[in-house]
Amino acid sequence: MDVSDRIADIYGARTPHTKGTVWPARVDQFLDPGVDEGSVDSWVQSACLLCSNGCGVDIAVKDGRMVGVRGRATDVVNHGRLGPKGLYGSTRWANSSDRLTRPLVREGGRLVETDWETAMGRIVDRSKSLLDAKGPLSHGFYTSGQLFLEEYYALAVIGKAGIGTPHMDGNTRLCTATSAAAFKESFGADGQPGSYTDIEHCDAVFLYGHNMPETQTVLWARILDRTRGDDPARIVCVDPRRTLVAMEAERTGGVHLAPRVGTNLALMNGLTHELLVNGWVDQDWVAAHTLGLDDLRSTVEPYTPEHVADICGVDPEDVRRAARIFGESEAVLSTVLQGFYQSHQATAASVAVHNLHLLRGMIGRPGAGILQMNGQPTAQNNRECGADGDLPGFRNWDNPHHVQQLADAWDVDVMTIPHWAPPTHAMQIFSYAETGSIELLWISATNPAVSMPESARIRRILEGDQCFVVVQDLFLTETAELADVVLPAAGWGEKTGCFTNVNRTVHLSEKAVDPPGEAKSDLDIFLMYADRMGFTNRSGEPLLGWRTAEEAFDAWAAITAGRPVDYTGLSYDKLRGPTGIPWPVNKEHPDGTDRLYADAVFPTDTDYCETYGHDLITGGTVTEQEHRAMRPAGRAFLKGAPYTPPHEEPSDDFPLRYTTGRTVYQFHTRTKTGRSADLNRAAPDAWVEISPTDADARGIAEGDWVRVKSPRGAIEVRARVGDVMDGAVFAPFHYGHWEPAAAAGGGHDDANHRLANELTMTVWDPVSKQPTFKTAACQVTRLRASDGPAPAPTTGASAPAERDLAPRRRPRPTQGGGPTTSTTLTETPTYPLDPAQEDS
Ligand SMILES: Nc1nc2c(c(=O)[nH]1)N[C@H]1C(S)=C(S)[C@@H](COP(=O)(O)OP(=O)(O)OC[C@H]3O[C@@H](n4cnc5c(=O)[nH]c(N)nc54)[C@H](O)[C@@H]3O)O[C@H]1N2
Ligand SMILES: Nc1nc2c(c(=O)[nH]1)N[C@H]1C(S)=C(S)[C@@H](COP(=O)(O)OP(=O)(O)OC[C@H]3O[C@@H](n4cnc5c(=O)[nH]c(N)nc54)[C@H](O)[C@@H]3O)O[C@H]1N2
Ligand code: SF4
Ligand SMILES: [Mo]
Repeated sequence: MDVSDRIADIYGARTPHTKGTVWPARVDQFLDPGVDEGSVDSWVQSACLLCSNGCGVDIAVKDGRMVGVRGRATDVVNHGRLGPKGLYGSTRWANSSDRLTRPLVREGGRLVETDWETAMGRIVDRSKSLLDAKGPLSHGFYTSGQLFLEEYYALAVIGKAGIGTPHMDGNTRLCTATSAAAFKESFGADGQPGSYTDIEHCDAVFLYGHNMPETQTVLWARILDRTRGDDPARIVCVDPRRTLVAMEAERTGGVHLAPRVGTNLALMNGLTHELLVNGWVDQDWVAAHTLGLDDLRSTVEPYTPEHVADICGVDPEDVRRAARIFGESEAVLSTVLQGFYQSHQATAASVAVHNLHLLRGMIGRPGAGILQMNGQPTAQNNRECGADGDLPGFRNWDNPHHVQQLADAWDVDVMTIPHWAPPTHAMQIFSYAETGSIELLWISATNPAVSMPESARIRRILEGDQCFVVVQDLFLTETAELADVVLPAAGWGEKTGCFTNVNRTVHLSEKAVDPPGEAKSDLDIFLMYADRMGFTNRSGEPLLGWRTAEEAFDAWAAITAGRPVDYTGLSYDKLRGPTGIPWPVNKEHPDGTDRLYADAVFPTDTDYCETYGHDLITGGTVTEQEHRAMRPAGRAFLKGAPYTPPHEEPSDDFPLRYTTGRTVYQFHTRTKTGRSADLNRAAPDAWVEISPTDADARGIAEGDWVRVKSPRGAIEVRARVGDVMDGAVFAPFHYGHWEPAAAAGGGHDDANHRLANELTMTVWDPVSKQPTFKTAACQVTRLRASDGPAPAPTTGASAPAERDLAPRRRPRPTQGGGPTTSTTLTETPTYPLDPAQEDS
């Protein structure tokens, strides 16, 4: 058993192994100081809710409180491992003294405590009078990627069949809308083709705009165990920063491509060009299983490596080397995340990753995987259930038969279900709330005052009188402070429900402890609203007939029959087994499905698909007739688009490119990680990363206070002189005005001087409608010296550049996590769907 500080040692010790063998199991555990294993009362089955990886976990309970976590060795996702957020961040927020324990309502401008009767009464009164006076379009719902499946499904039924509004979306729009959109464009429906077991079988991993070492640490540990073992996989990194991915690319003989922020599509077109020119194409497979090769060929024709080098600022030889690795490997695993989804031409660039795989017939077999990643733990369920505006079960809003199936299942008039136009995306919902056409906006489990672009505008919308705002959260967040009604929610471990990770693996998370005070589960809150509103079906029965999470789950599973996202073979009982289970789970696949499209049949049939598709440049929709005329019949689409420059290019006034993202130790707006002393200490305050050349040109040294300004706003933070490419500036977006001291009774700092989204733009991708958090123009000026280095971690991509620093500016190595234990198992448990296990 090892004991280690998992703040300093993010991944724990290596367990290297050979290609094609099972990833060894190791059980990671953390218990609160003073709690020893013998005194734990019970361990309760769950999965980690702090990123899309969905690691299987047991929650330690003592005296009615959550006091720690232990990885589940038998779970296919993590084989027992947990990362720093999972270990130190899973439970500590729950016991924080500033939890919301009673509803709040606004009285005379102030939020005051009240009872549920009063708070829900206000919402229902407002809702009913708006429905009478203005109809369903007066209502908007903005939800999350962090609720449970059952909760999204309840909300979707309320929105679509109870009220009948198309104005429902999740923060998943900011997060993985492009993942879903890219799947739909290429394969006809959402659904992750790949499997984590592809890591054990691939020859190379391409990571596109994905800082996996900081954002899915356990998945990165799994990759490191391949790159450090026999017959290692090579790494190719596409990121303007020298992340740990970039370093591993250098170490494994792969390539680090650092494109100028916002130029991904040009690079992808270059890689596609090289595959075609060098004949790295599986002609027979492409002819049998795809459509669109000729158009793609002519689209990418101009993108020679030299042309790409001009646009992206990369070495043309590096483009050739990366393409060769893709072209000559037997099996490549690709992962894509926010450096693509939140950057310019998001959907087109993400679809281009599919094109590379399709050209080589690299899909549906071990090692040849695509992971269009998710970020949030339950983003997948939001997309499946339709709380993002889509129709539940990956149904096509533009296909009357699909809408009718739902009307039949819910026993409602088909005309109640909005399907006359595409669902309203989050950015548009906020515009409607801005102009007052949405007059009731209900926000659950998200903190848009910090996380949406152009935050000064978002604050104005939330605090204005034109819209009545309901916020449902664990804490009085920056958003909740601006609400008219605040509802206290129960969180993870305090309620039961399911969620599905990025590779379709469904976990059950059981209730471990009671929520504090009068806090209720989000499911109970939504059901309470539905009851009070008196939503009924055509037979006069309650529209949402279920009372428990399990009943909601069974109702959900029933409506997935015959759809790609088939849950019909799943039940709570089945999910109480040793491991999470990847959908589809049905009679043909009772143990779940490790990877999709093994038969190269894609859900593109006109009557079956989730969308007829879009023009990747304009977002214009393909009609049913046009789609039918192409006779896709199970073939995948190769779709290309030319590169166009980002919306806001550097200028004399704003000469640098501004991009934003994450650090390993904080999760989003820090409502959970900021309340874990171990994690918060490692990244306590905001900073901005700038390259040594750009810093020197402005007289900026490590730790100096700087002002970063864009046409929309400015922040004042300390500078980390780091390994970001010249011309680019990187800011973490975690820091709103909430301070952890507030948890101990301290006040909020009302200034927004460190909020990265003060600078970002209100623009979005034409197809996925995902806002562009990763490109804007900015200027950086030095304000004054500070008394020390920037408050940025020294681990990962935020590490300082190697240069001589005065002692007072030298960052101290990031460390100091409470002791965790790790036990490597000598006998590896059985993972039913792992192909390596079948071979051995
Ligand atoms: N520790 C931690 N882990 C998390 C989260 C968290 O908040 N903290 N959040 C979770 C969620 S919801 C999400 S969505 C994921 C996000 O996970 P990631 O996408 O891995 O994280 P980001 O830091 O947003 O962005 C990834 C990288 O994109 C690069 N990038 C910026 N602009 C461009 C560009 O134009 N082109 C390219 N190629 N790259 C660019 C950045 O340098 C950055 O390293 O993380 C999940 N995991
Ligand atoms: N500039 C910039 N902005 C970004 C990004 C970026 O890279 N750059 N990334 C974007 C991405 S990918 C994402 S995912 C978003 C994340 O942005 P947000 O969704 O705003 O971030 P969180 O802090 O996770 O907010 C979740 C909220 O839900 C609450 N909560 C947690 N569990 C529960 C529950 O069970 N019930 C209820 N009712 N509440 C709960 C938490 O307390 C918290 O307030 O930020 C986006 N914004
Ligand atoms: S990788 Fe993600 S799911 Fe796994 S422990 Fe870390 S935060 Fe939790
Ligand atoms: Mo996200």
